Amino acid sequence: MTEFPLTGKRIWVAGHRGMAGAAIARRLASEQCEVLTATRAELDLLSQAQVAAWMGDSKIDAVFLAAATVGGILANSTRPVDFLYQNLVIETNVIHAAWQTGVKKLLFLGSSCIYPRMAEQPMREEALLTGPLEPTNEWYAIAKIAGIKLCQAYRRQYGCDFISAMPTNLYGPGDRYDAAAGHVVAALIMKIHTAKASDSRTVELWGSGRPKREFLFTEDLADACVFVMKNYSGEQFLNVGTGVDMTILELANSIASVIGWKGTFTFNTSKPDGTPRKVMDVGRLGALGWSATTGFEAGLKQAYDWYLANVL
Ligand code: GFB
Repeated sequence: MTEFPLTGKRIWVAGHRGMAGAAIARRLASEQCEVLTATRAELDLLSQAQVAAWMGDSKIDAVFLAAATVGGILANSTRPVDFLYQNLVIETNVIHAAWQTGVKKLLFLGSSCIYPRMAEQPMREEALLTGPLEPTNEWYAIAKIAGIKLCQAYRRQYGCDFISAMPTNLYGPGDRYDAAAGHVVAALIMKIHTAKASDSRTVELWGSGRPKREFLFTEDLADACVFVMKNYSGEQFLNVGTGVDMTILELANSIASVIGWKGTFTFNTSKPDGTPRKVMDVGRLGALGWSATTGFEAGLKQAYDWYLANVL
């Protein structure tokens, strides 16, 4: 039984221009609900007054809070203020105004980087705050942990139905194709496509190529978000992933095969590896009845097609 049907509801996707938010907005098109969005020019999420006024006027039933300052390992480690301050302010403004304006349900999106650097693998939700964080993204992680705690606090003190989901590393349409600031999948699609186009035989990978990561396709993430919005209510946040990981070198080889480039990878060990391994335990969400369905190669192909059609 659906706990929180979306039919007829007014639903705000905060961050609808980002990769995750855009996928959620696409997924909501197949629900009988009204999707609300606001561009940055219409609503500055860093302004508490603007957020309170806009939410006060909009009669919102539910919020997907996908707005965030995001980026890859280098952006995270070189722009600590942006990742800590902006994310804290956005989530505080939206969550507080959601309480003030009587929003019935809110889903906050975090990140798998909330877990300790050396968390036992696969990472269970219980690993939160059991050890030191990975230094390359601790600013982002602290902000996302604060977001989880805000949802739990408003639930405890005011009875708000605010929940949180922690996605693993994402990839897909709408990713930020920026070789310096992007996440690894987008950065490698760009680098390998460029190598193919220029007949280059080598591509540089940052770090050792040995860290292991888990990758979730955006459309699967969006489907999971709609599923938990409808079917889950609780203080405990939920991991969202595939439960399967691979090394960065294996990832690079898969992308090379989808793009059709043959060559060799070099390793720039002056760039950070980050956490040695990050794979989610997705048992909690699985027990509720959701699992990812997009095969990795099929997802990569869609991400590459989107890059060819929209970025080049
Ligand atoms: O996706 P990514 O930037 O961040 O990098 P994290 C993943 C791994 O890929 C690291 C390696 O070990 C990188 O060293 N890598 C190899 C590259 N070549 C490249 C490249 O050209 N670009 C990039 N970006 N990486 C992120 C956090 O950590 O995890 C985010 O920074 C977020 O905030 C996300 O939380 C889930 O996976 O290390």
